[in-house]
Amino acid sequence: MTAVGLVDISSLTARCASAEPRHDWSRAEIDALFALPFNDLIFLAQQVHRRHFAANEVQMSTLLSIKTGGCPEDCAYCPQSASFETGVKAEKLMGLDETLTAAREAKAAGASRFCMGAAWRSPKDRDLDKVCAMIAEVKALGLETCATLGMLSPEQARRLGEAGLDYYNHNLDTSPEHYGAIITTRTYQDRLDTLGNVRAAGLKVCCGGIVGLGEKAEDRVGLLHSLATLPAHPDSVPINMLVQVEGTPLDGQAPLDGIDFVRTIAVARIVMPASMVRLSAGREQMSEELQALCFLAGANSIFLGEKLLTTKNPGQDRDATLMAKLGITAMPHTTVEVGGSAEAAE
Ligand code: SAM
Ligand code: DTB
Ligand code: SF4
Repeated sequence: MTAVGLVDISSLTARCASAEPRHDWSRAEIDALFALPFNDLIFLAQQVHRRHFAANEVQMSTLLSIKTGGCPEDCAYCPQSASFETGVKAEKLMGLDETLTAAREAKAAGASRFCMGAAWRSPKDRDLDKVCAMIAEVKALGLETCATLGMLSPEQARRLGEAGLDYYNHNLDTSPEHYGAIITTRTYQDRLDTLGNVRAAGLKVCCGGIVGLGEKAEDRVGLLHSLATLPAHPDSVPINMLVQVEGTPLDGQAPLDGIDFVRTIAVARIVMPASMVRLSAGREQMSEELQALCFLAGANSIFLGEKLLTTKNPGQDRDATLMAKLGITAMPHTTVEVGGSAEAAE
């Protein structure tokens, strides 16, 4: 028996390659997946990926900061926190017309998903009215909608759903143990409560994390364990690589090793097999080869465009070149919904 700790690797990999999504992952099992020889890990992640998704499709998403800067939270990675001097100015909520112009441009550039982000602790009711109007009109353009606006009450989540919101993004960010070293203004439980409110409102949950924060390997295990043992797997799991921004407490952090990043993507794919795994922040700093490994490991969504919320992203030309080299095509909007079915890969 090949075993890491108490886990029998052969039976674990056999179960991963054939079983239905599981919600009873132990930390030891997730740790054992991380510890697999790289080739075995990637092979397993590919098998799982191909059972649920078309092998060579990636969803093209876009991101718009509808309310930038001045955030009262103190997330140590974030250039938008009012606690740090980063040069990001606090702005007002964007108007409907400007938002719709950006959404039309995103669609014309080939995006099927439009995510709107606001640097709030939680939305005020009068702001929520305006965001609901944006969501309804973006959705009417035929785009999948996602929003990330901070903590939500049950009623706010319900209103967003009524407006036509498909997904709500709210990340756990890191393990419960490391969380307090990164954010002090809202708790892990606050985040779990918002996720519960989002789920109860019938919205799809987009929940992932950020790595390269100076966390230990066991914190990446803890993050994926927290995500994979939620009452339901998040429909979508963004994995962000820290983008270091001058003025934030995490600037100057030793960058996470690229292979460890790919392992994080692969384990996310294996433990949440039917979820979209989104290669989110950090691509600007990644080589083409590293991004290719992320797709091989099961990542199947990227953000298009020159900018994320406030930081740089590879522009359209570089991404078009990379996708052509890899033979990756944009996931059609209609199949974006079918991650749970094996037919998507056939
Ligand atoms: N303000 C909202 C909230 O945090 O609930 C939503 C926007 S926030 C920018 C969404 C996520 O972006 C964070 O949870 C974090 O994972 C990621 N993020 C923020 N700053 C980042 C950075 N510098 N590098 C990588 N990811 C980052
Ligand atoms: C997520 O997990 N990553 C995106 C999206 N959700 C909103 C945001 C990345 C932000 C990167 C830092 C910035 O550009 O300000
Ligand atoms: Fe605010 Fe979100 Fe940035 Fe945290 S990550 S400081 S909540 S904008």
